[in-house]
Amino acid sequence: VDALAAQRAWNSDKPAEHGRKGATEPPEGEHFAAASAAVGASTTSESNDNDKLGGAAAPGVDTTTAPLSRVRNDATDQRLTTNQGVPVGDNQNSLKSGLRGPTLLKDFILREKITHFDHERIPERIVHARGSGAHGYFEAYEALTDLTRAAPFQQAGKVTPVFVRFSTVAGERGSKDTARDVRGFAVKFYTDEGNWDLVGNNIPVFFIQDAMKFPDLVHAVKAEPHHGMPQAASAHDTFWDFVSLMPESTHMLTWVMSDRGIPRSYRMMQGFGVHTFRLVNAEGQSVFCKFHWSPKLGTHSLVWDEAVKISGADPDFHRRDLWEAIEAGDFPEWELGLQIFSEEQAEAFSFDVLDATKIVPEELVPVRPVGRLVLNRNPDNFFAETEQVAFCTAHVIPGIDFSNDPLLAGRIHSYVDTQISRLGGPNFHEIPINSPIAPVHNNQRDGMHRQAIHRGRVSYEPNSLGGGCPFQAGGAGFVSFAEPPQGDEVRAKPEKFAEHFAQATLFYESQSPAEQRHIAAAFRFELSKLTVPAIRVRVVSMLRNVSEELAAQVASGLGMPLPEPMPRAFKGKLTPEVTASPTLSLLARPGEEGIRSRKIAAFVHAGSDVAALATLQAALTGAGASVRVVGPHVGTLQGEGGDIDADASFENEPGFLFDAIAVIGGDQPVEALSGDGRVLEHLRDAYRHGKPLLATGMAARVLSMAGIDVEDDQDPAVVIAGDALSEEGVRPFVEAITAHRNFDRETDPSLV
Ligand code: HDE
Repeated sequence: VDALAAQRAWNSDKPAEHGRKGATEPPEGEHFAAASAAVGASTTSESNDNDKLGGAAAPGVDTTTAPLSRVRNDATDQRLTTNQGVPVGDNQNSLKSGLRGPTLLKDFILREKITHFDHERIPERIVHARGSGAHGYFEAYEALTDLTRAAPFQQAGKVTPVFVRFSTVAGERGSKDTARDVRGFAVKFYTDEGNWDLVGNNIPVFFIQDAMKFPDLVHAVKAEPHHGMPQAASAHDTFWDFVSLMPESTHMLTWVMSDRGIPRSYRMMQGFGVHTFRLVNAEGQSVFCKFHWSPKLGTHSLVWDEAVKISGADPDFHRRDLWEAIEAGDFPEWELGLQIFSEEQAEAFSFDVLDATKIVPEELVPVRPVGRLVLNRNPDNFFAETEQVAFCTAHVIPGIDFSNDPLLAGRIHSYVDTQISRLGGPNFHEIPINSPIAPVHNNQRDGMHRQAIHRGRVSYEPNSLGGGCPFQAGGAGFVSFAEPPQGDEVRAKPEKFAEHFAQATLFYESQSPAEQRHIAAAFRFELSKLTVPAIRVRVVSMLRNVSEELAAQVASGLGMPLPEPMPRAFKGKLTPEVTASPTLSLLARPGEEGIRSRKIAAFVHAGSDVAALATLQAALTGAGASVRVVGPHVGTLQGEGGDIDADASFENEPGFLFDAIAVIGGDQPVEALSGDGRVLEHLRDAYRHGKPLLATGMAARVLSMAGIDVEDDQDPAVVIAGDALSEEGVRPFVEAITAHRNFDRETDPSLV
């Protein structure tokens, strides 16, 4: 209770910020009951936990009306003031000497306003500048006390508030969301033992093995320094020059060129901690651990032509998708899985677990589900929360520790360091979104933008004047795992780091045929953008060590002969334990939620059948999808059987922004639709992108006019419904949307 009181004094309404519902009672709900029973038998740290339980939203609990935090600012019914609280009478005119005279230097109101404005921007993140975040909670399925003393895993049902930020890597802060790129997946757990940041990506491996190469990698992939192009794209000479000289990047390249590089939604991608971490239990025993996030909505991606078009029509595609889903109450959810293995097991693997360019295949070490992450609240303010949130791999808590991965070592330094210039000083931990729920007491003092007012005369330890406080926590504090020394100081790498291709082969060969085609096409596209042919040759020579088939396809797509394979750095023999890993295909995770939260367009025109539209809307929204009625213009159209209210138009919401399109015909010929070039173009796009299509009544003709074979019985995702659309008639459409795309209709180049 003391700790709780201290925490309140420090930041009295942090729990409120995490959605606490006013009262001290936790909300109803099965897992809360279990957890609060545990809290009954409690220590001080668990009383913090109790506090957080109130802060985490149970399903159905509204967190948005939580009491306002001290730092939240609401101007409702308030008068305008300066930053000093001085009421401002006139916000239109500067102070002048005479109506037509000069503005006066003593106009402190004007000067304060302009000065503040002049300093509104802060430096963007050097990487991952473009991103979107949300609040939520993590709930443990079971106690993992045998493995770790980490606070979030101490009881079944324990709830820990989180803030999550997703991002692209290469583009600037205002760049498009649908670039081909890695996606960041950073989770800040506000635990009762301090903040733990799991700063991961949507791809489980990385380009390089040693932090020493990170600035080179980033300089190579970002816009080229002489002309500042291209924005948010890896398809340029410097990137491919660098990676083709760094064969350790091969495995990661196959992932980035796969459909994982263009996710359909942040809500539909996996996340990975990438490095091998350690879990440490209360006895100081440690196991190695890899972290996996798996989306409940399944893993789904865009196709390249679609991603390119979306980036023009809606550069905020992923940001909007996340925001709208949470606003609509469609809270995205991921399951956290752990791969646990011992040091002895790791030593026997054919790859080195300290090498971030390698995965531990799930067939070798299964993924154990241990909890779920739910995002249920949008930030109040993008800058204050999403922009100022500072993730740091160095932020670990008792029970979580590092491995000796040399890439991770550089990160432990980099993230804290970068915040000092990005957020303007060493006190960034006091910015509300970054400040822990756990109380903070130490003898660090002063610095730019200090918020805390430390009381008393003691800011050193040991002391007697402060009663020895704050005192060392001893074994109850963070204890680094006692790793035995490894040998001489050397600038070198372990032997197995030199094997660069086996897992790239595993990845490529574990993909479905459509995914393999997309990988080849992505290499072809990226390399076709290069101006220096020698770089293409180097990349294709690298690919010959991955797959002869892939190398041949890329070479033929670039109109070049197959070069000799790149000489291999590793000359020894390593026998991979796993030669096929179906879980590496996106198709392995179709999701459990059917068409929930998918976006479907109903194309209408004057004469469209009102009853068919209503049936379609009822069936799709009943299954949790959202339907936009898209017409030649927004507003009222005269349909068959009544008025139709179009809420989007062919020009403001082009068809490629949707997961599927239904064309609502009538019993009259549908010239208005088939004569509209935009409609035909959107239908062709949807068909080409593998998306489900449905046509009612005479609308089948519109599909035919777009060049789509409506007689093709082999394509379950082209649904031709009769005149009177029934709920039964919508079912095959729903099934096709559940399956996401029909890539069997794909040809390269596209015939439609
Ligand atoms: Fe990062 N990375 N990184 N990174 N990273 C940053 O930190 C860095 C790496 C990742 O939403 C920066 O606060 C180094 C791997 C994410 O705010 C910076 C190395 C993985 C985010 C930095 C890596 C990541 C960052 C820039 C190699 C996946 C965005 C701004 C040694 C496991 C977090 C910032 C957010 C951001 C350094 C490699 C993920 C410069 C030195 C591997 C998700 O500190």
